[in-house]
Amino acid sequence: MRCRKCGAPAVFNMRHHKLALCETHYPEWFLRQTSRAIDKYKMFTSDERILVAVSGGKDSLALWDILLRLGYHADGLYIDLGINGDLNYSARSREKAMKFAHGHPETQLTIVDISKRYGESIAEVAQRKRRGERPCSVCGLVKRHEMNRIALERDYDVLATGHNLDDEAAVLFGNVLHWQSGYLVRQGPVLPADGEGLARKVKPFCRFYERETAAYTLIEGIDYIYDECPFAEGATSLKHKAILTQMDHDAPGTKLHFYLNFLRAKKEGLFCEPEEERVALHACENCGQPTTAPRLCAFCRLWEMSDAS
Ligand code: Q46
Ligand code: ZN
Ligand code: ZN
Repeated sequence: MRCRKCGAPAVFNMRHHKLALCETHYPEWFLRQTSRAIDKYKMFTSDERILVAVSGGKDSLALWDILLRLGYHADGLYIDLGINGDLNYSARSREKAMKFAHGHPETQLTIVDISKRYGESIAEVAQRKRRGERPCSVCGLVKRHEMNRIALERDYDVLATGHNLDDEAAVLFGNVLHWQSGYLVRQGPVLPADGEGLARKVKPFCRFYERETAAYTLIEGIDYIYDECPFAEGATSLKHKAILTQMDHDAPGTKLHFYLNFLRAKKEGLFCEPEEERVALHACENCGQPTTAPRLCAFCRLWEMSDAS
């Protein structure tokens, strides 16, 4: 197979785009597509400060790399969840994030260590509060709170995450299966700041297949952690991903059209939140972040009964 641009041997073939590219033209295409997505969905401008949530995995490190290449002011945030065990997952993924930051002296990496700051790791707090349950809901809550906290404390305009098309299509699939209209309203490439104390959230990779970000990191030699978090095993979202991947294999582009047609439907007025149904938010008494709960936000309630301050 030959590169569509220059005729050199292709290193990557995208059946859904009917496009094969060589190792020079693939990264160029990837960079251009990211830039287009940023502009198309009006994610941020060149004078805004971006905080990239980095997990040490391929998507978030590729995103950080691309934003720097595109000339944006992008710094990283690594949240150490204290998930270690046999894989030593947090320690190893933290190393990958630090290694990337060392190779890019023009950027900064902020590290938040959850155990040190709040006195318990994600697994410990999940065990105390939601015994027997997977720690992922607690983990998601902690990550959202901490990302928002750092973005606001350090004056970042926007928070960028490395979610790719496989992630977004799987979330959409789950939301549609259960007709979770509230989640469908909020799903999209940009989640506006919508009020005091919340940072705008963007997903510049939402139109890239996971294998496309993997190919970019491979070609560019970005070192990342291959292993998934040990708690991901058996997650429903992974099962949804596998179903969609099978469908895409049989009919290339299925995932992309599923997601893009959802975005089009939203633009045409489906899944929009009526103004009068917006729930009023107020500041949490402890941390100040917006919440619908009467006194403390869900994050602060997590630590209420522990020794953490
Ligand atoms: S890190 Fe956290 Fe994920 Fe691990 S505990 Fe679950 S949510 S699986 S993205
Ligand atoms: Zn080429
Ligand atoms: Zn709070």
